[in-house]
Amino acid sequence: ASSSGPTLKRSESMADNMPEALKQSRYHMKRCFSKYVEKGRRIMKLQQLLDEMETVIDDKNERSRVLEGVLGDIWYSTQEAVVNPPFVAFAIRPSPGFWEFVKVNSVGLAVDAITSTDYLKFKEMVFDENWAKDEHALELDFGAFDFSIPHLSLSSSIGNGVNFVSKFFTSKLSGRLENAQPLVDYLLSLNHQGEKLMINEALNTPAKLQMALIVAEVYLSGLPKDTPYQDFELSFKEWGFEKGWGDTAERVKETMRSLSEVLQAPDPYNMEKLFSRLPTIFSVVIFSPHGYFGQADVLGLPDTGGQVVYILDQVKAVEEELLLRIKQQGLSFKPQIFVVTRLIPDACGTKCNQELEAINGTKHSHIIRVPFRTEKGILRQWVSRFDIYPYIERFTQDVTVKILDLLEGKPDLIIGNYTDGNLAATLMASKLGITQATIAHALEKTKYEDSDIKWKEFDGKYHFSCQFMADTISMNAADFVIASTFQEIAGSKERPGQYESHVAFTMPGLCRVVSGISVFDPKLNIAAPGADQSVYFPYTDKQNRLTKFHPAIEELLYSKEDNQEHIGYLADRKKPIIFSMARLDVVKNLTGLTEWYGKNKRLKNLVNLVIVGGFFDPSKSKDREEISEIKKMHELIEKYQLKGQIRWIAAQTDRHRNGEVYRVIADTRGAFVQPALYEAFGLTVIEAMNCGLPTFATNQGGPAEIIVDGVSGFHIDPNNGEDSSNKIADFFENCKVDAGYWHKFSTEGLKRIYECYTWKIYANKLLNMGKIYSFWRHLNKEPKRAKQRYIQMLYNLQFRRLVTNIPIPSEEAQPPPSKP
Ligand code: UDP
Ligand code: LCN
Repeated sequence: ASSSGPTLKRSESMADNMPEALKQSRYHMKRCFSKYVEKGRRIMKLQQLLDEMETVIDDKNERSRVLEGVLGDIWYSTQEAVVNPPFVAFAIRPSPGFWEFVKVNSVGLAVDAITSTDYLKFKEMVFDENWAKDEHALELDFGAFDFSIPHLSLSSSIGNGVNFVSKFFTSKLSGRLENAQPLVDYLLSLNHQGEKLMINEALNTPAKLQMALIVAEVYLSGLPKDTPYQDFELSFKEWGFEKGWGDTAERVKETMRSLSEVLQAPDPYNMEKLFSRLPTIFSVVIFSPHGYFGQADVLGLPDTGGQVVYILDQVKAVEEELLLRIKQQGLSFKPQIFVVTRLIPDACGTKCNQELEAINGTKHSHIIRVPFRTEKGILRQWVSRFDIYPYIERFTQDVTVKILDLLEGKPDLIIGNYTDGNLAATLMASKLGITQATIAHALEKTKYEDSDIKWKEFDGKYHFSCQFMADTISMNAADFVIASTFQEIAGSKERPGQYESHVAFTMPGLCRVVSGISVFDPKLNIAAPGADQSVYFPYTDKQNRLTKFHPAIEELLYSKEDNQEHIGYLADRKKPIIFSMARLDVVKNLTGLTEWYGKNKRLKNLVNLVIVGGFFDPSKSKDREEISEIKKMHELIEKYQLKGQIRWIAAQTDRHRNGEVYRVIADTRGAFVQPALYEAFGLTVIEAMNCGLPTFATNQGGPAEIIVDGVSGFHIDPNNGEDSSNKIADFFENCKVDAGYWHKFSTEGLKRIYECYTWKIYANKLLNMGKIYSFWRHLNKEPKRAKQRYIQMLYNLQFRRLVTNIPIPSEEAQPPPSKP
């Protein structure tokens, strides 16, 4: 292949183009590669590759010339290189989801394309040569079970699995009427606690069903549209129809029409419509074992943040949607949603020791708490999410018994959250044979660099061996996966996605995952959450403003004295406020923001800084990261002499009041800043935007997708504090000159939210997925069963053994964490 243009053609692989490109800069490249191999075996990231190239080609122009063409394309899309003299292997990622691996001999610059498995082995050589060379090292290959399952092929379709699956149904059912038999069988199986729905045995073939539908439609055309189903229920039953088609003649007719269309000549539109109407989901179990899961006084406690907010809002939205759909189906069942979490006897003043709690704002949904049991009895205290794996199996067994009892039957859908919840969901769904969804509010693997290959270094503290194994198990067991953003699945141009990082990875000494999950798997879907709009509404919505909180918020922001709830003060009240709120974790980078502010005189002159997070006495925390962040905050305030310009407020647990805080900040014509080193989604970003507060948020992770930079808010680079703080300062300078500037970003932020980030949109998508993937499961029974067997073996032989490495705390050793 020749390299005439500066960019690679899609049809040509890197390995095809690389030899010629290396030849053209042979002199420089030979020196460059000698430099790379000089230090022996190691892993290099892109920046290192570029830095070391710089020491070899010190002339800047010459360097740009070398990196202008194909070589630049290769280098800049390299995620990582592994040096194993005389070879250097490159992991190249030309675009999201697409990877290529090549091995270059530093002596003669010969290039070979290698497989991902060979690349993983090459990487293992750096850490554990014996393992890398062991022919019988454990390899996991989930892809081997997927040969019969169709996959997407376009990057642009990633995260839209539902759409692909309904097209696939369409083609599967097309051609001859008999091809619709699986659909008929599926309809025949529908029931609610034994009560038949949709059709009965009288209509057990596509031909009989088709005829009956024609007769029914003619009959319905003669009725007034709003005739209730009960009025014609008896004749319908004689023809073979059961309840569930609709509440009125009109709705029944529409549903029947969709099915008739599908039987005549299926198309994805009618297919999706039909499934969205099927009465298949009435009860849902949602797992979220770790942390403090409660409705009051829990936010900001260690491991307790957005996941809790997400689930409570999700339940409200899903229940509302279920109520609506059940009514429209002409049924009178009550939907039941159970959020299952652990019961913590030492609940530190929260309600986390209460077994059953009704969920506010819902009619039929509850939190159920089940304690963690061990041979030593019930675990009384909070445990970190990193140490939670020893309890999950028994917990799930206890939960299953309880749920079957409460529901007097099986639930219709099980949803897991985060690694522990997803594992519990997997165990329960596999036992009961129920459709399962997983949600990963964050997959921990991408947060810690090289945490897979260096797992042994991390394991004592974080137990990633358990976590990554559990994640791999549950993403494979799940019928569908709910992601919040595209980047969560397949990342961005620069950074691989969270799921993408599980495509192929290795943990030397433990297992080599040659195929963990594919980002092109049609089970992956995006459904972004929203923010509760009764809590987070625009600052302009005067009638609804919670003025009763104003005196307290005034005190919180502006009083002069330090106390338990706040330290620091704002000397100049006239300045707008930049505001941030998060758990005081390292990744949240609140200390980073404080430092940028401290260093940027211009910004300090323009605005005050208000931070909500953690609390002030490090000796009261038992969370490793939180302790170091608390100390760092104190040091920064001292170092940059920030008293008078900063207000640091302890974690706030009242979301109604927090909503009003965002709005009061908007009243000062301030902004919200979310500076995280990495953010999976970022609920605070959409909360702020819902309140009409212009928002600056990290370009690493979900917020990069929520905000369109320079349109509905701004992206900031957490790794470049100077640029970021200047970008914020520029904004406030512009606002000084033109007051309309602030309003423009406030309005555009809101517009973005209403178009893409509401719970209504979410609930609709979620239920449609639940319905479509239940049929998908039904169609793919055999491969599903094979995979399940493989997963069970892995769980039994590998996961259970790993879990025994995590110590179970004794009660005395673990004082309960303090409350902020
Ligand atoms: N939050 C809060 N008080 C605090 C810190 C956070 O109420 O002191 C809330 C915040 O409003 C948001 C959630 O906790 O609803 C944090 O979610 P996010 O997605 O931003 O981060 P996470 O904590 O889940 O990583
Ligand atoms: C956990 C996180 O870390 C956040 O990024 C998300 O917004 C939150 O959960 C809700 O999904």
